[in-house]
Formats: sequence, C-alpha cells, structure tokens
Amino acid sequence: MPDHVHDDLRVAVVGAGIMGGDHVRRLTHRVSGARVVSVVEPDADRAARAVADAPGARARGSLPEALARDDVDAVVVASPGPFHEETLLVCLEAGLPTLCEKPLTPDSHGARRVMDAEQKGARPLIQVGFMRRYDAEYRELHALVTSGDAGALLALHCAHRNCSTPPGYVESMMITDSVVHEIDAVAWLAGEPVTAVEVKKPRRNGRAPQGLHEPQLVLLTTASGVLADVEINVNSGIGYQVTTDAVLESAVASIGRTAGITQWRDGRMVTAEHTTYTTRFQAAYDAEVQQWADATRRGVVDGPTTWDGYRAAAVCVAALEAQATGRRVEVEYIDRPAFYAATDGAA
Ligand code: ISE
Repeated sequence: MPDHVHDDLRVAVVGAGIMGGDHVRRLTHRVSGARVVSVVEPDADRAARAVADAPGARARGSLPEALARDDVDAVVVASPGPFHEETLLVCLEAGLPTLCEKPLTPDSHGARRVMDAEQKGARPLIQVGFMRRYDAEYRELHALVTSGDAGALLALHCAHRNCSTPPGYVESMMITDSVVHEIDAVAWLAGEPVTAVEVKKPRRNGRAPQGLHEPQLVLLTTASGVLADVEINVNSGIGYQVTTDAVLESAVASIGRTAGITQWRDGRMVTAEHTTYTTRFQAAYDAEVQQWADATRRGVVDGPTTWDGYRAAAVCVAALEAQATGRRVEVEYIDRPAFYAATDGAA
C-alpha cells in the first residue's frame, strides 16, 4: 500500500464470528474512509451473513485467495487467537497494515516469531486490538494517573464479569482471552510492565461448566509495586460488567458503571445492564477502528503494537503457570527492540 491512501482503505476481514461480524458492520456503517472488500471465513453461513452487511464485499476461501485479487490495502484479523500467528505472517509477507484482535498470540513464543517477521520490514505494521485504551472512562482514568494530580497510583480493583462462556471456552482462556484485557490495561494505566502474577481460586461457582474452576482472582504486580486484583467471573449470569476502582495517593476513582436508565416499577428499582462486550465497548471499538483506519491511511501505527501484544503474552505465560500451580510467578521479558517505540501511553 502506498504510504498515503487517498481513497477508501480497502479492508479484508479474517474471521466473521461475533467480533469479525461486528467489525464488518462497523467498517461499513460507522467508520469513514474504509470499506470491506473481502471476508475470509470457513463457515459459509457466517461468511454469507457478513458479506450481506457489506455491499461490495465478497466471501473468500482463504487470505492468500483474497490477497491475490490485488484490491486489499489492510487487514482486520478477528479469528480465534490460536490462528493469529499464521495469518499475521501472511499479512507481514504482503506488507499489509493489520489490526489484530487480542490476543496477538496465546503465548510469547508465537508473539516473538511475529515480532521477528515484522522487524524485517521498514516499520511496524500491526496494531493489537486492546480496545479498552479507547474507552472514554479508561482514558479519563489514564489522564488522571499520568497527570499526577491525585498522587501516585497504588492499587486497582478490577472486575471482569461475563454472563456465560461460549462452547469451547476452557480454563486457560480465562487468562489468554479474558484477563489479557486487564493485563494490557494495568500496564497502560500504571505506565510500566507487570512483573509478577498470582492466581487465587475462591470457592467454585457450581453453575460454572464442567472443567472450569471459577471465579478466580488474578493478582498482577507492576514494576513499582502497583497491585491490581482482577476478579474474573465468566459465568456470573448477571450481565456483562467491566469495572475498575483505582486507589491513588489522594483519591479513589471508579470507572465502568455504565448501566442504562433506572426504572421504578412494581415496587422495584430496575437498572438496565449490558449483556455483551459488543454493546458495552461499542464506542471504544468504533473509536479504535476509526483511529486505526486514519493512521493506516497516513502510513503509521499509533495504537498498541506487536510489542504490547508480546508483553501481554509474556504475562499470560506466567499467569497460566500461576493458575496451574498456585504459586507467585515472575514475568520474563526480552528487551524491547528499538524498532518498537514504548507505547504505554499510546492510543
Ligand atoms: C472475549 O473474547 C472478549 O474479548 C471480551 O471482552 C471478554 O470479556 C470475554 O471474556 C472474552 O471471551
């Protein structure tokens, strides 16, 4: 793609499940300066539903088939995490800017292979979909912490609650698919890496599917000692809630109470609550994808990079060990290659 794209960015979307389908609609109806030309999805019904939402888009059997048409400027990857590495290597080989949903890869070895391939090019091409950095309240909290107005950040209490898990969701995904959001957000808010992880398992919720011991408490410690406790509770049955209470030296700040209108009726007070991430974070996803499309047309990546994806994957490796053993595990990182700017404050 030329460094400056003047017409619409022509996007291939890989994966048309919940998130991919959502991105196709977003790119078609809410993002300016971009349009979907190809949808790559093995499930024919999903592919048909996605292209029906995007006039002019076609379903393709594979990414190489889509790229062979020579009409793709950029790629959005929204397939399951274990398939990301293979897809990203194809995108990098073709020199295409790519927005990859989290996790970049489920483990840090895969993330390193992607970094190695990316560094063969002239500049970073991949942005990782850590969309919480684009949520208005997360940004306000980030601004409060970085301003220093309320003193240093000391601790974070995070709750991450889903209604229920989809088929195929296994215990490791509590870390690699769900808490990976907090893993990035905590490092971003604290402005420094997570250095150690512990996982505590309270009494098991009998409603959880077989094989899932949950909820769990994931304790993340950062380089200067900020401690974040994350309640991961993915079969809570209560709705979709992501909240953070931040303890600073001279303030406590609370974000994520996003419920809708309150009604008083039949002797009860009822407040609507989100039930899924696509509505809870819709505005954040819209802002993320618009900003990505704008930056891509200017020939830059201005959001979380492969380095942030690698760093989150390294914490996931430690967290999986902590989850399996009950021990506190230190996180091991390679040094940041000069190719990647520090993006703790990016987005
Ligand atoms: C899902 O993949 C997401 O990214 C959601 O934000 C998260 O809440 C959920 O637990 C994940 O499975």
